[in-house]
Amino acid sequence: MGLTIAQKIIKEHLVSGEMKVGEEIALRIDQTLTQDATGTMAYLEFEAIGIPRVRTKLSVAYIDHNTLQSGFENADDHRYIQSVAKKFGLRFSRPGNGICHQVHLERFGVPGMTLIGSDSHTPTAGGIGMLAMGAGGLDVAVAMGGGAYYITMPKMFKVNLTGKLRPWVSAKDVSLEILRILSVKGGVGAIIEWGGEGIKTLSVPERATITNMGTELGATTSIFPSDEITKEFLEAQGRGDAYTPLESDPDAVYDRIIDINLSELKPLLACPHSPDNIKSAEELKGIKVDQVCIGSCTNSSLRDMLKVAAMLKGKKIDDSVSLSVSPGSKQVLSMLADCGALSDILASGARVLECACGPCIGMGFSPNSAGVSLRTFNRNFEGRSGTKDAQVYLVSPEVAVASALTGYITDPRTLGDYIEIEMPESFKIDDSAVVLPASEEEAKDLPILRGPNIKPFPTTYKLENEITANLTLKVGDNITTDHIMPAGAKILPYRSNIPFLSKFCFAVCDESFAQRALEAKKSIIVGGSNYGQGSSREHAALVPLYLGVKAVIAKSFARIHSANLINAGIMPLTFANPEDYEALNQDDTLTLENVFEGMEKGEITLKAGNKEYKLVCSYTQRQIDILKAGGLLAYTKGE
Ligand code: MIC
Ligand code: SF4
Repeated sequence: MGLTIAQKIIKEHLVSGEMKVGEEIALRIDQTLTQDATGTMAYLEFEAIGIPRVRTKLSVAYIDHNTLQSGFENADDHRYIQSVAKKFGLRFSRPGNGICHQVHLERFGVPGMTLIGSDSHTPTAGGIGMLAMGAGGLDVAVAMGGGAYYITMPKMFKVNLTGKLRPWVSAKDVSLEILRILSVKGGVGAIIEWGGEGIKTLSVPERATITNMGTELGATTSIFPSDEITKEFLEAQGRGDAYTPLESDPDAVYDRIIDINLSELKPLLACPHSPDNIKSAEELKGIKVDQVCIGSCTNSSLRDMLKVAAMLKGKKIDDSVSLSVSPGSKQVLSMLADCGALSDILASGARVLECACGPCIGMGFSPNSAGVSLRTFNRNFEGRSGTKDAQVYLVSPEVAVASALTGYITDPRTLGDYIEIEMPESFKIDDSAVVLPASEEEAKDLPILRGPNIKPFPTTYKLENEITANLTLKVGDNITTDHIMPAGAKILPYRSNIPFLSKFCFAVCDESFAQRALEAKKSIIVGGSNYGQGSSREHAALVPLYLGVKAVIAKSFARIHSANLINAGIMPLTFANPEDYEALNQDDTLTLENVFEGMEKGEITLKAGNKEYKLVCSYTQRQIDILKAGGLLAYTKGE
């Protein structure tokens, strides 16, 4: 039987386990990346593991999320990460060098290799045929130390593309279309391979837009073949030697095949507050727009920016609209400046922001009260923009510019003739904002620079065989890690200070939760399906750990969050009978009985009052040992 692209890479990197869907497999990891919002914690964990030098082929520490440095906290974190990178053998991408995924694609990604990153959009590198996955910081720390990365062997989905995108329709619309088809849960447990004749019409940055947003499907990752188009891109980046061709076997078997005809797609938008709430620009036209943001790791490539500049050239944005443009990397910004496109953007009335995540993670540029904001980003969860009642729509750069020009949601096809852009033959190579590590010899004497906001890893507890705890919070379906541990300019500077962060845990759903959990000392949370979707932030597990959460019982879990819970020593459990969700109420006292035996059997009894419910889990022996030890850190250190 032939193999899919992902199966080929998995086979080559398999450390243990069988490549059978649903089985746990361990993979050798070639490259890792971190960003600063998850990086500080990941490096504290790496330090705690106690390995003096990274053992990967390449590890990069990016600074792109907390670049405001509005107080000493972020600056201290950045200085800490830089000192750690120098000492432990990582490259350090300075603030201003760009968004981790964009820079990694341009400068470091290699087809056929494995990459894990402490950021859920790491699959962006699937655009050049890497097997790239988002992971919790602790998993990345272990991989940096040469340890394997454990996942459940995914199903294989294939999306066959035919046809060619019509004028004003773009890769973002392909992402939104697949979200319409599959929903935010539709990719859970699967790797999505993109193929078919249609992919020959898509450049690497367009492919990367698609693999980037595969994260919103809940997929383990998304991947394109590595072909002539990949080769051209790598050559244009001066990295032709990184190229290897990679395709699936003709007789590869897929669990699901989806066909999309590119020629039939229209400009689409994801409406508030979920990336799969899709409508067409035609349907939504006429809605008044207050703000438009262009950028993020989804749509900030040179190609996207040149298109934006060409559409804005010689025009003025509507007086009532505020427009921001954040190029994805220093390479993009500098090339825009050199060719004059930056002036076209500025002359239109746009604000050019730093090459960073910026508004995407609520780092400034929050919309006005109840404001309508169109964003070329990948997430429109409630409150993520920093304005609780904002209405955020996810759009392509084309819809973004068309709407900024008119002040209303506008179908770009009504703008007239399509503007073709020409891509330069080669990119401008300047890696001067990437600081190289010290040699092993020099590294020995180098200090690690810490600041007062960097607090220790929370205390972990060995698992108890019987757990009695309060049901301190009951939430519904599709709870995101942005609900569990919000981000934004006010809170993000405290990513290395779990006690401070804990005050904001679940604040979007219930501001009194944190206090209640602290008072209860031991808590259990009950959730609906797809609990923990979205960001990879392990803080959404570490903060509950700090607050005394012992287990989360849900109808189903998102992959990275479930792994983060186990890594933190918190049990993710699912209802054997999803209707039992209805029977449990906030403030109930719950008892989990015979936990150790139950974990082995895959079935645990929950008592609430005089009623009993059946919960299920399918932990591997390794996961049971991690949970018993009180989390991955204690397990790795053999405590
Ligand atoms: C996000 O887009 O939500 C983030 C911020 O990049 C996160 C990481 C984080 O919370 O630090 C992600 O996607 O994993
Ligand atoms: Fe940054 Fe937004 Fe991409 Fe997350 S989704 S890495 S916040 S640009």
